[in-house]
Amino acid sequence: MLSNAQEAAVWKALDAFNIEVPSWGFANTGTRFGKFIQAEAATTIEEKLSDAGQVHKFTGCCPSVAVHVLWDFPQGKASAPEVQALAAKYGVRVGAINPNVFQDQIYKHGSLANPDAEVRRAAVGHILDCIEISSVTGSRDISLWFTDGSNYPGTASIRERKRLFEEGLRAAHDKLADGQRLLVEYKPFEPAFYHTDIADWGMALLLAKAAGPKGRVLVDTGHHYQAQNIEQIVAWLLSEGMLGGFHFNDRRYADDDLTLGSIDPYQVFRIFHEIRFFEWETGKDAGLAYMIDQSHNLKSKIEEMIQTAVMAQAMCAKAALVDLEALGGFQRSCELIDAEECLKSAFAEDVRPALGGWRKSKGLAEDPLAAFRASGYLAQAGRERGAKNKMAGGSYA
Ligand code: AFD
Ligand code: MN
Ligand code: MN
Repeated sequence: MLSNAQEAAVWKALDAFNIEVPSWGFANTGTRFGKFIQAEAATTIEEKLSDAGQVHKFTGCCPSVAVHVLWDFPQGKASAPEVQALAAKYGVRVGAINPNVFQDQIYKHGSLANPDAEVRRAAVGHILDCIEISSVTGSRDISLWFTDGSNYPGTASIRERKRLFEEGLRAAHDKLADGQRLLVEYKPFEPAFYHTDIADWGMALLLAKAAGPKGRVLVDTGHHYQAQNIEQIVAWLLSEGMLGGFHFNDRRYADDDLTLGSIDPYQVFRIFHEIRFFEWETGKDAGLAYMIDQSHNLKSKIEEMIQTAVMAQAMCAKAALVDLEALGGFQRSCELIDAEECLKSAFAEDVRPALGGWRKSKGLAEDPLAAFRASGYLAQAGRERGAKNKMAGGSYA
C-alpha cells in the first residue's frame, strides 16, 4: 500500500505524462507473411483519429496522434487542414509527422543515400512537404526513419552514404521552424540485411548533430539487439541533450512491435528511471516525445493501445517511487545491495490503486479497458467498417 506521499508522487508523475499513439496502429497491417484482417480496423484517417480519440477518452493520457504522411494525407499537403480538423473533432491533435521515403519504387536503392541525385532530391522534397504539413498541424517533431542500406557486401559505399545522409538531413533541418525538431531514428537491420545506414544510436547521434542544432535521436525500443542496455543509451543521450523521444514497443527477437512491457516491463521501468534521475539531478525537463510504435497483427488494435498506455503509465508511476536521494547516497558509497534494493523496491510497488485513484480524480473509469469494452464502440465499428475491410483484405473470422 502506498503512503500518501508516494501516492502524491505518482499522481504528479501521471499529470505530467502523455504518450502519443500511432495512426498506423489502428489499421489492418500485418507482417511480410500476411495480414489477419479485423472487421473493426480503421480504413481511413478519420477512422484512425476516431479510434485514437477512444484511447484518449478512456486513458486520459493520449492526446496526440503520430501520422504517416503517405498513408494519412491522401492529397499530401492539401489534406493537412482536413486532418487537423478531424483530429479536433475526435478530441485529439496531430503529433509527430512521419515522412515515408521507403515505399515508392524510386527508393529501391535508398532515399537520402541513393546514388541517383534525382532520387535524393525527391526524398528531401517529400521531407520538406512534411515540414510544410507540420506548419498547419503545429507539430513539433518530424520523425524520420529510413530503410536505406544494402543487402550484400561490396554493393554500396558506406562512407559515401554517410556523407549523403549528412547532406540530406542538413537540407531538411534548415527548413524547420523555431521550436521544431528533426528526430533521427535508428534500427540495426530490416529491410536492409547487410548494412543499414542508420544502424545504431551512435550513427543516429552523429547524423542528428550533423543535421543541425534541432536534430535529436529517436530511440525505438524494438530496434536493439537482444543484450543491448537500452537505458544506458538513454542516459548517454540525455547527458548529451540529444534524446528527442521514444517509439515504445517490446520485442522478443527483433523489431516485433509487441506491446510495451509484454516481454520485459522491468526494462521499461529502468528507462523511465533514468529519465527521472536525469530530470531530478539537473532540475531540467527532458522535453521528450513519448510515442507508441506498434502495429499488431493479432490483437484488437484499440484494446492493445489502451493496454500500452496503461503499461506506460504504470512504469512511469513506479519510477516516480524511486528514492533518488537515498539511491545517490548508496551509489556514492558503493552500498550495492542497498542501491539495488532501492531501485527494485519501487518496481515492486503495486501502483494500480494509485492509477485508479488518479483516473477517478480525472472523471475517468478506473479500468479503462473494461470501460472501453462496455462502450460497444468496437461492435459498432465492425458493423460500419466490416464490408470495407473484407474487400480490402479478404475474409476474417
Ligand atoms: C517500422 C519501422 C520504424 C518506424 C515505424 C513507423 O521499424 O520503427 O518508426 O515503422 O514508420 O516499425
Ligand atoms: Mn519506430
Ligand atoms: Mn520499428
